[in-house]
Amino acid sequence: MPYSTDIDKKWQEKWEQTGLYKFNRENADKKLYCLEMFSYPSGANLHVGHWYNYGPSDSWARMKRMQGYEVFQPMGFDAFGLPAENYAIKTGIHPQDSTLKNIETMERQLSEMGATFDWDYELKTCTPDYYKWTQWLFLKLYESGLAYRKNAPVNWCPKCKTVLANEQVVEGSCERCSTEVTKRDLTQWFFKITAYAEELIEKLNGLDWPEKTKKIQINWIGKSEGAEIEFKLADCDISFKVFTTRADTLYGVTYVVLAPENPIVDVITTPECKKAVEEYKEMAKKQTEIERMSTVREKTGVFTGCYAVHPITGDKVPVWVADYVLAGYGTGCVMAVPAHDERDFEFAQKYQLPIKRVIKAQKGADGQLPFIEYGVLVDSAEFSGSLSQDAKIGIVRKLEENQKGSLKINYRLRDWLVSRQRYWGAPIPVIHCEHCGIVPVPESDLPVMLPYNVEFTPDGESPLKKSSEFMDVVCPKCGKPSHRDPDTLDTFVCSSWYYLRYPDNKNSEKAFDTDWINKMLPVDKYIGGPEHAAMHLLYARFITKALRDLGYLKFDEPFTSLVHQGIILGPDGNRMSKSRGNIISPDSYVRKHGSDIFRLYLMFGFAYTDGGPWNDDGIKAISRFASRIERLVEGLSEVKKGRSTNETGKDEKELNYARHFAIRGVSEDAEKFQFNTSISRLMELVNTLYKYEAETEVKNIELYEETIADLLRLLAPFAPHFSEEMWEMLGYEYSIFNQAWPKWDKNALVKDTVEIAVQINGVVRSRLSIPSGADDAEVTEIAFCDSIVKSYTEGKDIKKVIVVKNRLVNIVAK
Ligand code: ANZ
Ligand code: ZN
Repeated sequence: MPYSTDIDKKWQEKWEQTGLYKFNRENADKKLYCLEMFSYPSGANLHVGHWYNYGPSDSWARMKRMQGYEVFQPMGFDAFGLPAENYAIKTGIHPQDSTLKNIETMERQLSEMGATFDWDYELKTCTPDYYKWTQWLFLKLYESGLAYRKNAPVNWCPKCKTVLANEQVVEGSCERCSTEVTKRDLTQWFFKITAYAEELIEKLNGLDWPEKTKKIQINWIGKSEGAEIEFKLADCDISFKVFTTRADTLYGVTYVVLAPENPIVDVITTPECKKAVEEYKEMAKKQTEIERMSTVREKTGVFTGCYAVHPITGDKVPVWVADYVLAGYGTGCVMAVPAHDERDFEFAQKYQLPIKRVIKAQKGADGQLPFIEYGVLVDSAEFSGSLSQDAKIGIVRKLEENQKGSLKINYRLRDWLVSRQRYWGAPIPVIHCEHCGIVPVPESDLPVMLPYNVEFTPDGESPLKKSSEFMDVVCPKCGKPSHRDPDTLDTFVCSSWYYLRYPDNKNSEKAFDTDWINKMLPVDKYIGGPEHAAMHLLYARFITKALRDLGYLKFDEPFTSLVHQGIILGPDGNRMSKSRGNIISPDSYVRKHGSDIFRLYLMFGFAYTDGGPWNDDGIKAISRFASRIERLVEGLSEVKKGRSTNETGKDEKELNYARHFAIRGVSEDAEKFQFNTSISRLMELVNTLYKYEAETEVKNIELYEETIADLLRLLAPFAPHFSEEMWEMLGYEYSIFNQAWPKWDKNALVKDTVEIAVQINGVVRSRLSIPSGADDAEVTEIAFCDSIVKSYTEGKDIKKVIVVKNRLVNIVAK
């Protein structure tokens, strides 16, 4: 029967019945944890993009299974969060109802894809049996000081009416709705990810991750080595520190600048300057951080009326307020060196502040101002003549003697803001008591249930605040009436630890059993989109390290090896989305050709890590490829009736070579997620089988049959249903996935070759390796393909070619 969706069904049922891909806990010592990032239950039907995410990685997992690993491949749903809530606001359907319904649909569709997910280990982050442990995680971090509350200016989206993490602000706008983000002061919960800044950079070294992703994380953490230098005010006892990466320019400081939000601004501003400074602070509030850091925006600022004393020269320098200095970075104060910093230069020109050069180029002309490179110091007392690199250290040493400075490392990374004024998330397990302050909910009272009946349309307040059923509790410490924290946790908290829950998803006593998880983790292969480079992947690494330090885990990193799949774009070149109307549904292709043809095509037509715009030009060719294999399988019994031999002649060598060449090619390429070239190797092997079948009269049947069996074994991960069917047709035992992955034989890959010399007009110009026994025409052809030979003969008349078998080609060209 030709391959069709009936065959898909048949094998999906059989796999299900026989528990083919149930994870066997007894074999945990051979475990391979293969994890695809879980999905948002978005409501849309699975589109080509989902297939592209989950199909090929499933093929990889199937290959590993055949290679002898006990593959653990779970699937679940990242089910809390804004998309579901926004959908609910739009349609009026409660997010719990819509989410659970969407999950059901997706479970079915994912199963129809034929992926080997072990659904026994499924999890949904929005169900109490999961978020109970998300809340537990919060409490553990709180107990250890890694979760804390502070009043902070936060990013606020006026449209979504919620606080956003820095990572959710894209070029000054809300990641979800593109509305311009403003600032608000709120008391918020934070996770102290900054405590791990150094380790988060350091441990990237040992990870098999794309270099680009490591770079993104390194930049996001933003390590900066410099110094803190103290400046005292001229007329009072107040002093403040600046952070600088260029202590070598200290003698060129002509003013200092404070961020408008810096609290000492109010203390030091003189009465005459008060009004202007106040106005300036108001104005600065409206700017986004991105605008303030922009190098092209015109610099603005005001004088405080106050002067500071240079820590070495004792010169008085004016203190200014300007919004190009950010409150949240370093110390929120900068020593300005207009001769050597672009922003300071522009500012000094505008406000006519002095510019003093202290660095010149090491070689040649001095270089124009602002001169921002390293060089040789001038006008810098005893440091004149030193190199910047040396003076950076030397000057800080000198300051250290008077306790006026020290080396300092800064990180751009901010602590992770985790509270959200939204409904659809895990409630923060904390009680606020008038008498006792913040009281964590006792572990035995978890989960803090998210109530169903709540008005969730946002109005700037946390929706849970309106539910007295939720809010009113007695304080677990003093027993007096108190109330719950009305905020919910960022969904990135849910996804920061889910990979730890999968292997122990039914544990009702603990988040996970430490011994078991230490056996099952780290994840060996993690597959997901590159858009998660900065947020999810950094948060997950942080949580793993925090739990390790709390004694719950024995490993440092959650994901040993990471692969990013590319994106399949709509034919219009845009990312597929419902709103663009460019979604390609896999359904019609699957119905017409069967799911394996569709999967094979996705793997053959695109480079997995690149993706690209959708087109279906090649799908027919893939369908023909499968039919050709089917004909080989069907024809085998006929071939077996023919004359046979045990000999290994030239044709057999060629066939065996093609077979082992394919085994090696597929094994090596598929391991690296290069599926398109893997499938090319299979196509070549099919061609060689056809040639042997048609042209070799007396066949080595055993070799022929073995080669077809290997072809099917190699094909099985990429076309699982089809290969099972072919395997069965040949009368072999179920299942092909219990077969061992073929190994290649090095000896079969050595072709008998000889080296010959090529003479051109009597001079040896090149040496070539040719198949031994090649005839004169073959040798001549190979010789003229050689680039050296080409360069001597191109455009010339070939007068004569003489071949001396297995030794020499002589070409006469004029
Ligand atoms: C003096 C100086 C002289 C600087 C010079 C640069 C060049 P990174 O690498 O990003 O850490 N800076 C320090 N704190 C700042 C803040 N809160 N807002 C804006 N700018 C700030 O950059 C550190 C440099 O950025 C510091 O070194 C400081 O300017 C500035 F020729 O100090 B520099
Ligand atoms: Zn109390």
